[in-house]
Amino acid sequence: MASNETPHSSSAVGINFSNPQFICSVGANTAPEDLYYVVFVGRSNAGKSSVINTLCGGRYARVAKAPGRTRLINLFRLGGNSSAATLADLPGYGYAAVSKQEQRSWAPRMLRFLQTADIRCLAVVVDCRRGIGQMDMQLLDLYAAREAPAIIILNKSDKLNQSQKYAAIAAVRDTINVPVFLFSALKKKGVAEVQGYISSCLLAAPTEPLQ
Ligand SMILES: Nc1nc2c(ncn2[C@@H]2O[C@H](COP(=O)(O)OP(=O)(O)OP(=O)(O)O)[C@@H](O)[C@H]2O)c(=O)[nH]1
Ligand SMILES: [Mg+2]
Repeated sequence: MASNETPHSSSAVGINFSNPQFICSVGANTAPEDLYYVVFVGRSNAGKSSVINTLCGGRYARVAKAPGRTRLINLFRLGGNSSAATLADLPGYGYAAVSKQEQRSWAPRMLRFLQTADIRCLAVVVDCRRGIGQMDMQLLDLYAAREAPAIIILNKSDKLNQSQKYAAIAAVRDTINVPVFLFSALKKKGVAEVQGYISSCLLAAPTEPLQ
């Protein structure tokens, strides 16, 4: 279920999401320049890596029960060697058990990536039971300056009944004007809709990077 202005229907999927190629893990470096990105951000344990795996139909990004699994930015190239379209799986924020030093280093490392990467879509993955958080909002605010597309993926929708799903979408719409998709990485719900939207972003003309 998608909310506002989905530019293409799911039948218009133009990017091949299957069999992405793992390129590299990025630590403190800037984003590789010759690629462009769909960047998956969100609270630790929201399901970013699982969403990527479900979109791609396999086990590519590492998933764990314990939060804080993804520590580096992992890059997955879509559509074969000649393509520059890349999914970036970022470490989650808000996980208290990682060391203080690591928590402190998160923001500058991630911000450097977000500010240097040619991002065609920022996908904020949210656990639909928790709703959108302060850090999600801060990232969306920061990113809004780029005037490039952002989406909110309300993941783990398998945990909600129908009325709770509507309430979760309504809560996001009351907070921010960004397309929102109900998704379940576990039950493979919302896959075609998110693929369709991301495809349209990847196929659109690039926007100006942040200065
Ligand atoms: N019920 C349910 N569980 C899910 C879903 N997506 C992910 N999970 C579970 O949530 C936990 C965290 O998933 P990850 O994909 O590792 O989450 P992440 O956001 O990448 O976590 P970090 O890398 O630690 O930031 C795992 O136990 C997943 O199996 C979903 O759609 N439904
Ligand atoms: Mg992860």
